[in-house]
Amino acid sequence: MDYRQSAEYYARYGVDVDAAIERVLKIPVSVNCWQGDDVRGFEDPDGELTGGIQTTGNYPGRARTPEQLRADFDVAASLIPGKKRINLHAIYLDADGERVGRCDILPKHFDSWISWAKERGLGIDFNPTCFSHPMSGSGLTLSSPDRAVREFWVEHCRRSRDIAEYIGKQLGETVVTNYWVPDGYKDTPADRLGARERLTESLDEIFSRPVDKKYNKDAVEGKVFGIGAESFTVGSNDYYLAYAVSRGLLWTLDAGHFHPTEFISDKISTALLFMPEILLHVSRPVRWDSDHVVTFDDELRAIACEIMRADADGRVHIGLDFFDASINRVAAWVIGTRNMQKALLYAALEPSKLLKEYELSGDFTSRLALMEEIKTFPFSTVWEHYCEVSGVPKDLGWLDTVKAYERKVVAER
Ligand code: RNT
Ligand code: ZN
Repeated sequence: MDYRQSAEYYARYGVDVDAAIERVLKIPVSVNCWQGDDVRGFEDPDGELTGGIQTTGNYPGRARTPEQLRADFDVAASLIPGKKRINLHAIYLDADGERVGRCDILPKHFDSWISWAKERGLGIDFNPTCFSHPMSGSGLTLSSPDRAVREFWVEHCRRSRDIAEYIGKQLGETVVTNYWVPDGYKDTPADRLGARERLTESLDEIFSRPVDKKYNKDAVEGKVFGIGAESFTVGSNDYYLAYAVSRGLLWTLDAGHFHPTEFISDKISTALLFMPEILLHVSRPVRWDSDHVVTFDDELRAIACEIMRADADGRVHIGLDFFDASINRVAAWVIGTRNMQKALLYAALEPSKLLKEYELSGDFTSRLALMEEIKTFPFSTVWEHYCEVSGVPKDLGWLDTVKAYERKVVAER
């Protein structure tokens, strides 16, 4: 079946394929820079990753400088269809080899990223980095009982927020800044309330400074547990849901941050009813919050369908959050991001009007029957066309480019 025939096939179910493609082409996917170097950053590329998150694997050739990371990203981006953004962490500063502390970072340390992004028409998102640092060694940052530790991280987050606003102004578009702190206890806490009170106080201090929401929007991310913080997470999911709603912030839903039988696809509609915008960290937890490369699985499609069914393309910021050090890192970027794009297209092609009609009339038989049929609709031809109009390879041919780049550049590092 060619593209036209596929379009006719979908049209029988009330789906306008050309319109679906136009729609998806406008949805940005924020690609996490940290897949490119195992979350190390450039403060100290040999430093340890802490905070209860982990990259496993030792695939050779990870990027160790901003130039290398950008070159790698350029290759990946040339193989991924659709609109892309880059999601930076504060540790990805470009300080010309100079050592700059977390509380000394300045907007100028991100100027090279800004001009690079401008040239490519990429948006930027941002994150303070509250881990992999001696001051987070106790496992506590913004909720630490030690005032000096709290103040240190408040200052780092404030600076990060200023940098994000500066980036937004330079690019002339909004940056979404995500706050995640690793704070928790290995063992049963004696004072949960106190820790959460301290976190609240610190966050309120960070967000007390007025910021132009045209250029920066703040999002807060909770989780269940991290390695070394198995018994208690200060910023749990319900904590941040309440905090985001009460402070008018975005809530970040990371696919790996809930109990294994919970899915963020089910939570998007709830969040959309009580807050104007949310941020997603699309990830793939395997047995734990393992941050595997995103695959085209049921949950990924369900996440995309929930966004599209709710017509929430403009309210849900899509960020990716995975880091796999056991495979070619450029390929990991391409696989994960192509899958996100693929899921969005798949969702835009869902005959959702018909499905909703069946549901409302109580015809659950037809709803199930159609949902199952959709799985074998001629999706692949539409996907190929989507890649073609985006000017990227429509098939596995992209892997040749990655392999050639590996031989020529990555393997030589
Ligand atoms: C950690 C959070 C957080 C990080 C990144 C690096 O569990 O998911 O979003 O993965 O900020
Ligand atoms: Zn995350």
